[in-house]
Amino acid sequence: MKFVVLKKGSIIAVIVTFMIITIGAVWVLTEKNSYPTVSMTGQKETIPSYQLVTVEYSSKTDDGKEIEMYRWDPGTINIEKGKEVELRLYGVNGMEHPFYIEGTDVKGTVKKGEETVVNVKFDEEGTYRLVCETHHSIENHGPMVAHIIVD
Ligand SMILES: [Cu+2]
Repeated sequence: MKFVVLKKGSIIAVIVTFMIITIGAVWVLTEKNSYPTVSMTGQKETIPSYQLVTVEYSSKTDDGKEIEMYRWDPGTINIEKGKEVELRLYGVNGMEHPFYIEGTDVKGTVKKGEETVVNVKFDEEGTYRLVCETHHSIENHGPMVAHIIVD
């Protein structure tokens, strides 16, 4: 007949191991309910996002004439120089807004109910105009121009 002889040290080691596993299991289970506010794992930095929408103002003059204009909302955004950001342009009012950003080769079209995303990076400080080609002046139901301030 064989007996398994456990020394006092072995028993303590087994108890400590069991406790570590238990604490670890509790930690893993409760961790799912927590929301980390700071990432320490060096994950890829996400690109800052700026959202603009196309809006319409309309009214009627005293003599019954319908007047309307289109705008970007917000009309001004601030972007850090040399940092890549994405502009998310969502079409709410107006069927289509072909646009460009002055001083860059960025251009595209915003359509109603769709989001147009362009990535931009400005290496020079200054104020850049986001211009809708269709509604660039009062005569064309604008000015649909947003200002991108880079510094
Ligand atoms: Cu427009």
